[in-house]
Amino acid sequence: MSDLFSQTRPAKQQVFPDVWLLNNFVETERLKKEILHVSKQSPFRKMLTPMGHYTRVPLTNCGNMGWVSDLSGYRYSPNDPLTQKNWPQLPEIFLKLAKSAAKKSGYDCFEPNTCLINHYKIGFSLGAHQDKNETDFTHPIVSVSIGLTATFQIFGQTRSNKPVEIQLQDGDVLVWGKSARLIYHGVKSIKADKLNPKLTERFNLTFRKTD
Ligand code: MD3
Ligand code: FE
Repeated sequence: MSDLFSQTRPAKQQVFPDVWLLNNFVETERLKKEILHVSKQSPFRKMLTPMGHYTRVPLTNCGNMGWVSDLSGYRYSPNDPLTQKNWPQLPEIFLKLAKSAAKKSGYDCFEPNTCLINHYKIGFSLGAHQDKNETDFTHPIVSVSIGLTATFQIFGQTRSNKPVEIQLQDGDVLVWGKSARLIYHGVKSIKADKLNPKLTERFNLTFRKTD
């Protein structure tokens, strides 16, 4: 059958220059157990931003470093400001997943040391932004979608471009690097799943390497 009419997406697809979508790459049940384990040590919380607002989306981290924000700015910190302890360890299955997704997308030596976990509910969104708090932009970013489907927007090099929109479903993995590393991106308001009304949340993991 012609691909135009087929329902299935290819296992691996370049959705924008240097942005790879790995469709249904991972079984997410075990990932959710690990998220619960991490969040018992470092709970999800909204972070105060330099503008004096709180992030809409609660987040936590695991790994040697974690992304943090307060009135003085955005940065990576080895300690959780809430518990004043180190962030929980990166679970082994997280590390294996991120490395294998990176390898499939042409990055043979990706060694992430931090994972940011965002927790979305219906109606939550993330405005267009760049990820530029890391130290070395030659490393890719690997992101894993869990739960409710999200419409992800890729604006490109400026936020005024008309975005390319892609659907990210449970188990999908995106790998970004090179010319795509500093592009503007965002997440549209999360919608309920009519066929699965008990599903009310989405988690997103982003794996990075930073100092
Ligand atoms: C494209 N999170 O935490 S992950 C973020 O679904 C973030 O929670 C979104 O954007 C989410 O910063 C999307 C995918 C992602 C992450 C980093 C990128 C896409 C990126 C950096 C450059 C370009
Ligand atoms: Fe981002």
